[in-house]
Amino acid sequence: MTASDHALLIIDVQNDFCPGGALAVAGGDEIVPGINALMGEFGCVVLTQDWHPAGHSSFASAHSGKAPFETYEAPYGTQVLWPDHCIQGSEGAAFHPGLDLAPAQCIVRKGFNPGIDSYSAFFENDHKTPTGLEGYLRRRDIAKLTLVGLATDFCVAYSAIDAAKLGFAVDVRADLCRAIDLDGSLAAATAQMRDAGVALGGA
Ligand code: VGL
Ligand code: ZN
Repeated sequence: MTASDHALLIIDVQNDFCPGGALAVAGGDEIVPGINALMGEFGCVVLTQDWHPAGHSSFASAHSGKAPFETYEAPYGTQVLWPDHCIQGSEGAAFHPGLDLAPAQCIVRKGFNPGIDSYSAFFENDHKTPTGLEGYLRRRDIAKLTLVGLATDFCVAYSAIDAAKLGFAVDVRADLCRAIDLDGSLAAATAQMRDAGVALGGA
């Protein structure tokens, strides 16, 4: 079952994206036991961690007159504005306490540049600045990726689409993801993942 060229990429299973958190995703905590059970099937396990400095440009609180879930025109394109979340070193930025961290071989932090958000595990939202994950996976001879985590329609979808564009074979286990679903964002992200050649399984 374990293939050495197949990695499990676990996106942002952090307190702030779980019920009670600053940017809670409905049912975000429900996926933790299933993700823990899956880790043993992969020779490579990678976690991502949303990791913003206080006052990050993706926070509505950093833009006068803006409320969470409105947008602003960033230099790199339209950016959704979020409640303050996943602030570096905070309890909200910590992984869900039930997530098994021991099998994780690499933890990629993203969103630490004050002026750019980073949904994808591979590139910041300018679609240019790399996180370094591509190099890590290539040096480990990884060809296939299975994605799980939060949120389906933002960080999971952006990561899956970038991975497919980079030439990895990608599948998303939809049963081990949960969505924010802002103004139809889940349907749009699902269509974009399909168009990019991402396999959607586990539904
Ligand atoms: C995410 C919004 C802002 C995510 C992160 O993990 O999907 N969404 N930051
Ligand atoms: Zn964020």
